Amino acid sequence: MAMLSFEPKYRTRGGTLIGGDLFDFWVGPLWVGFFGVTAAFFAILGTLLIVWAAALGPTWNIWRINIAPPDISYGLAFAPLREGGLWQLITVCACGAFVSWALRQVEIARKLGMGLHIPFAFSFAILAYFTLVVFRPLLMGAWGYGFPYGILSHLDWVSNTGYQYLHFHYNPAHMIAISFFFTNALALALHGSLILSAANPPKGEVVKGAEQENGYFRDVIGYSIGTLGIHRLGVFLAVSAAFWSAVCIIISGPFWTRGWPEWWSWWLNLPMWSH
Ligand code: 07D
Ligand code: 07D
Ligand code: U10
Repeated sequence: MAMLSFEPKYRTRGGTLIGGDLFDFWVGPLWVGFFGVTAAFFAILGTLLIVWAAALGPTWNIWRINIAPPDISYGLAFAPLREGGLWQLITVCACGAFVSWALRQVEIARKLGMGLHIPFAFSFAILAYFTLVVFRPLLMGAWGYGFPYGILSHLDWVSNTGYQYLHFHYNPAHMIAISFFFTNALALALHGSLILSAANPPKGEVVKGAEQENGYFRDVIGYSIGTLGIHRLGVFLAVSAAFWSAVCIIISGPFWTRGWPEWWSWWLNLPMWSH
C-alpha cells in the first residue's frame, strides 16, 4: 500500500500502558500491543466457543442459531456448559475483548499524542453491553436475565423484555435515549451534507470553507455551532444515546417492576389536579 509510505514517521515506540516494549511492534499495517494480543485472544476464543455452542444446537441456520444464558434457577452460579455455561464463557470473552479493544485505543492514542476521545466514546457502548449481560443480571440475581446470543433470538429477548413492562415506550429513560439516537442522526445528516456541499463542489468551482459553512446556518436558523462545535455535539449526542440506553434497561427490573405506563401515575397524582 502506497499510503503506508508516510507511516514510518508515526511508527514511534512508547505510549504503552503495560509490558513496556514487549509487544510494541507492527504486523503489516496493524500495531500489536499487549491489548491487541488480549483482544485477539478473547475474540478468537469467544468465536470458537460460539461455533462449539452452535454445533451442539439444533440448527446451522445463521438466523436461528441461539446460545441461551442459563435458566433463572441457576441464579448467579456457574451452569453446566450445555445449559448456559457456554453463554457464560462467551460473555467473559466478549467483555475481555471489548475492554481490551478500548485499552488498545488508549495505547494508540497515547502513542500518537492524541486525546482519549475515541476510547471515551467506545466505553459507553461497552457500558451498555455490560449493563445488559453483567450489571442487570447481577442486580436481578440470575445470569438468566442476560440476552441470548443469536441474530433472531436476541430480538425475541428485546421484545419479550419490553412487554414484561407492558409498554416499553413509556420508560422515560428509553424516551430520552431514543431522542438522542434521533438527534444524532439529524446532526450527522446536517454535518455530512454541509461538508459535502462546501468541500466537494462540481468540477471547476471553488471549494468553500468554514466562513460559508457558518454563514449557511446563520442565514437559515440564526446560529452556527461552529466547525469544532459540531464534532463536540456529535460525541455528546452519541455517548448520551448509549448512556440513557444503559439507564433505561438497568432501571427495568432492579428499580421498577411494574408496567412503565403506570410509572407516569405520579403525574396523574400531582396534588394540583385534585382541586
Ligand atoms: C453497523 C457496526 C458494525 C457491526 C455489525 C454487527 C455480529 C453478530 C454473531 C452470527 C450498528 C456485527 C454482528 C458480530 C454476529 C453471530 C453469532 C453497528 C455497526 C454489522 N446486537 N439489535 C442487530 C448486536 C443488542 C437489536 C444487527 C451485537 C441488544 C435490534 C446485528 C450486540 C439490543 C436489532 C446486531 C447487540 C439489541 C438489532 C445489526 C452486542 C439493544 C435489529 C447491528 C454485543 C441494543 C438489527 C437481526 C448494527 C437486526 C440488530 C448485533 C445487542 C437490539 C446482528 C453485536 C441486546 C432491535 N444487532 N441488540 O448494525 O437486523 O449495529 O437484527 O451487544 O433490528 Mg442487536
Ligand atoms: C448494547 C451494543 C454494544 C456493542 C459493543 C461492540 C462486536 C464486534 C465485529 C464488525 C447499545 C460489539 C462489537 C461484537 C463486531 C466486527 C468485525 C448498544 C449495544 C460493545 N426501541 N428496547 C433500546 C428503540 C421498543 C427494549 C436501545 C426505538 C419496544 C428493551 C434504544 C424504538 C420494546 C431494550 C432503543 C424501540 C422495546 C431496548 C437500544 C421504536 C420492545 C434494551 C440501543 C422506534 C417490544 C435496549 C441497553 C442500545 C437498551 C433498548 C430504541 C421500541 C424494548 C434506545 C427507536 C417498545 C428491552 N431501545 N423497545 O442500547 O437500552 O445500544 O439496551 O419503537 O435492552 Mg427499545
Ligand atoms: C453543522 C456542521 C458544522 C457547523 C455547523 C453545523 C451541521 C462544519 C460550521 C450546524 C449545526 C447546528 C447549528 C447545531 C444543530 C443542532 C442539533 C442537531 C440539535 C442539538 C440538540 C441538543 C444539544 C439537545 C438534544 C437533547 C435531547 C435529544 C434529549 C433531551 C431530552 C428531552 C427533551 C426529553 C425527551 C422526552 C420527552 C419529552 C418525554 C417525557 C420524558 C421526560 C421528560 C424524561 C424523564 C422524566 C422524568 C425524570 C420525570 C420528571 C420530569 C420532569 C419534572 C420534566 C422534565 C423536563 C425536561 C426538560 C426533560 O457540520 O461544521 O459549523 O454549524
